[in-house]
Formats: sequence, structure tokens, C-alpha cells
Amino acid sequence: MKLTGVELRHIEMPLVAPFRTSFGTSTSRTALLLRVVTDEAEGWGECVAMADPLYSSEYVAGCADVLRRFLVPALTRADRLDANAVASVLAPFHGHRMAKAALEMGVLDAELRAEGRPLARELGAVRNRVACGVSVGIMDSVPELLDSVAGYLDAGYVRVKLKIEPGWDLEPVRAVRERFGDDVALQVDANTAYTLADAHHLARLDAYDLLLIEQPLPEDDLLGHARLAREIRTPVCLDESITSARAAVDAIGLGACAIVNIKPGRVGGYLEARRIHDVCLAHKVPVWCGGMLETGLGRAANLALAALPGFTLPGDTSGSDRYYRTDITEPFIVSDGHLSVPTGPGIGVEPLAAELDAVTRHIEWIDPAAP
Ligand code: NPQ
Ligand code: MG
Repeated sequence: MKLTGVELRHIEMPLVAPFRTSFGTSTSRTALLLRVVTDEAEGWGECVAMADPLYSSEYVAGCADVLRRFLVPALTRADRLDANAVASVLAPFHGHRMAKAALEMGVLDAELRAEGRPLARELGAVRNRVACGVSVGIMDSVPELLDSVAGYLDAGYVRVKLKIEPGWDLEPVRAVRERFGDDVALQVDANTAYTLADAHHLARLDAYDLLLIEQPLPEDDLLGHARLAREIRTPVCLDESITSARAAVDAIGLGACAIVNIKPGRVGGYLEARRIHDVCLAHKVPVWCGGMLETGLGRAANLALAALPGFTLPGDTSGSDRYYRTDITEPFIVSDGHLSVPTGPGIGVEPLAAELDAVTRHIEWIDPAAP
């Protein structure tokens, strides 16, 4: 396969409701879509970076810059390109995993479409549907939170994750347990909002029988997570810290986590995500598939990954309507608490032209021949 060029689409999709986390409030999802054009087929990639570098160091304009300046030109120079070669061709460029992941996803989709093979089968899926959890933002009041959780439980979600931060942790968890009972599968996500000095406070969450606490401490603080894990009973899960399979092995070896959230975009792509799955499975560490408010394109690919055998916990793979009134693909609809894994070639879905155009703010063709 030979790369002909890449169309970068800058999109902005309104959210059905503001989504507040410990790092800020979003009312719309700004994102980058890649139409990867090869001599054999076209594929779609989605970049999970946000407009601002608040979740991680990457951000949309930075990803667009590194793609047009370095990543796409380097891939264009490679002949006999395939998805497996993308990471090694791009390896000289440090970091920029979200930008690399988007490009690899597009190449992988193109390659699989050319061969008529579905992504789920390629990755090693063992299920045709995936149990769905939902991530619930920080709210202005506990009654608002309870209404929101009630709606998601009515919609069939089998696991609830509450976003927490200092000042919004024990009380919302206590209230959800009191209202919905001990049978609700419940977990929390701090997005790095605490320090080790909060260990005693976080230990008070032990009373609520949570599945896990996700990323309480900073991204680069593996040792801190290992120390915290010894002071609390709630299992520690890492998200932001897990940037590669090596990082996962290190974190597990240090005792920094008992569970791993895998996000393909954060780790440089679906192939590295599968390697993380493999090492976690080998260490008997359960994994689940995180979410970055993907459009139907990224959502489709995440479902393929979440169908692998080690994904034994429900992920943040929610239905399209959790975030968007109108998705840019046929919407993913939760049924009986599950989503179906796409079966078509490649990621198995395509953008709907009118819906895609409606959210497109800017289109840019990366000309590989340009200097
Ligand atoms: C997490 N996601 O697990 C993330 C972080 C996150 C579903 O909780 C705009 C774009 C807003 C991406 C907010 C979930 C976002 C975002 C949070 C990602 O940590
Ligand atoms: Mg998280």
C-alpha cells in the first residue's frame, strides 16, 4: 500500500449537556478526523485530543501541526506501507501519541477495507457485543446528579462512573449508593485531581464498595499510586499514566494499579492498545476500554477492541446519544445494556455526508508532495 495523502477535517460537535470533569467543563467536542487516502482504499482516523491540553499534553492544533509537518510526510515516503509499519516509521518522532494513533487508525481502516476484513476479527475479538458503562460528570448539586444517574440506569447502562474532585467525592458517592443501592456497579475517576496527602480522605471511599478509583494522582506519579494503593482498599486503576505497554508493565510491577483503562488514542493506536491488553491479561490485570467522547468512527473501533477477551469490565463505550444529539455515523444505540460490535470491513462504519458536513469547521489537504 502507498499513502497518497491525508485530508484533515476539523470538526466541532455540540454536546447534549455540559460535561464537567476535575480539569474543566466542555459544552462541545472539538476534534480532528483524518481521511487517509492510499492507492488501494481510503480509511478514517479519529484523533482524541481535545482543543486544550487539559487531559494530557496533546491538543487539536498541536496534533494537526505535527501531522502536517512530520507524521504524514514521513509515512508518505514509506513504500509497502501497512498498519503494522506505521508505529516504526513514526518512532523517530517522540511523543504525540494521539496524532500517531489517528494516523495508524486511518491506515489500518484503509488496509482492512481493501482486504474486506473487520477490525474486530483482526484484533482478536471474542464477543459480538460489549457491556456499556457511562461516565457521569460533576454536577452543581447532588439532586441533579441523582436525576442524571437515574436516567442512565433507566437507559440500561450496567456500570456508572462518577467524575470526582476534591469537594465532590464522598457526598456524591454516598448519595448514589443510598438512592440506587449496593448492586449498582459504581466507580470514580479523579483525572489526577488529588495528591498523596489525600490518602486518608480517599480511604473513606472504601466504605462504598467501589469497583475502582481511576487516576487519583498525576500522570507521572507511578510511585505515588503504588503508595496510595497500599493505604486504601478500593482498587487503583490508571488511565492517563498508561501511555504504552511498557508503562503498563512498569505500573503493574510497582503495584501502582490493579486495573487498567485502555484508550487507543492515548497509547498511540489500536495495535499498542492490543499489546497493553495482552500484557495485562498475562499479569491477570483486568482492563476496560475508556472513552474520549469519540464520534461514531472512534466509537466503532473502540467496540472492536473492547470485544477482546481481557476486557472483563464494562467500559466507557456509551451510546452515541450519551454525548450527541446527532452523530456523524449511524448512531450507536444501547440495547439491554450492550452495544453491538461492528462487523463490516475495517472499522465497519462510515460518516454520513450531510451530518459530517454540518459539523465540519475546516478542511485541509495535507499534500505529501509539498516541501
Ligand atoms: C476519562 N473520559 O476517562 C475521560 C476524559 C475526558 C468519558 O470520562 C472532551 C473531550 C471532554 C474529551 C472530558 C470520560 C472530555 C474528554 C473527559 C475526555 O478520563
Ligand atoms: Mg479517566
